Amino acid sequence: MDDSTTYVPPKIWQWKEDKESKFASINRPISGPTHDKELPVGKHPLQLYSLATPNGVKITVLLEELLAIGKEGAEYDAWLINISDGDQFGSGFVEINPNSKIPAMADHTTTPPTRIFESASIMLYLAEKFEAFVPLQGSERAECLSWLFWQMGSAPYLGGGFGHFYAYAPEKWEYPINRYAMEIKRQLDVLDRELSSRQFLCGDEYNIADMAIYSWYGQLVVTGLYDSKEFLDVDSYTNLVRWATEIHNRPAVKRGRKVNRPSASGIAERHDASDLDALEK
Ligand SMILES: N[C@@H](CCC(=O)N[C@@H](CS)C(=O)NCC(=O)O)C(=O)O
Repeated sequence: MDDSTTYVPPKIWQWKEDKESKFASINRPISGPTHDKELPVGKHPLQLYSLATPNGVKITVLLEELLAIGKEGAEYDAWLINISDGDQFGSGFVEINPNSKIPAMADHTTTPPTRIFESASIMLYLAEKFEAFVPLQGSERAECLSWLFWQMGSAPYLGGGFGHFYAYAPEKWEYPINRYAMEIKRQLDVLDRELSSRQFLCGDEYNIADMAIYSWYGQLVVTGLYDSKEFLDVDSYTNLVRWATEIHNRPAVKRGRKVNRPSASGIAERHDASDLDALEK
């Protein structure tokens, strides 16, 4: 391996703005809004501000699953936050998520509206509010939350680590690709072993832990995030592929994947169930 570098870190790190970078409008070492922009508010109790990345899809999958079991209060408006255009730094968005990342949500059934950010926090809020897709007590709840938080702790290695260096960095450097591929394969093996003895991650019941982990690791093995299916040999994790495929084909999951996806296969915004029905025809 030869990733030799002459870079010597200075005593104090300085920000050198890289206007050439694909992420120039996103990457900044400071938080807070860059511009004034109110968030739109639609007619439903729940207002989602998001994009169909794996973190965004988790929430729309859960909302569609809640609607599919008849929870009418889960009707929602989904507004597009285009992170490549810097929408996450608009003043209204920063008010509901000071961390400037999608997804963020506001529940207008309370006065003032309740803001919720961090995808697992949004999932738990919704699952508890509608008493569905989360065990409400005991060891089943503990298991579900363990896996939900496993996802939150693990996926940054997949997206920010492996995905960044394998697909987005300006060059292919062996050291970080190797380090993160090793970790992701370890994570895939964790899931594969767990799923060898049960249908869903926490047992027989499908819940928010499955939805959260599916959005990252399920989509990785079914559709192949970062064009890395072959490199990571994802087909060898047969229990994981079986579980992921079952979730991938659920009608609500198919609907959820399409929301806040500004392309021919999706809809940029969702304000009514019929927006998705129209796409499915
Ligand atoms: N831990 C956060 C991560 C959210 C996140 O990283 N969102 C990305 C898109 S997947 C984002 O908004 N990036 C925009 C940015 O970094 O400026 C969550 O789970 O909600």
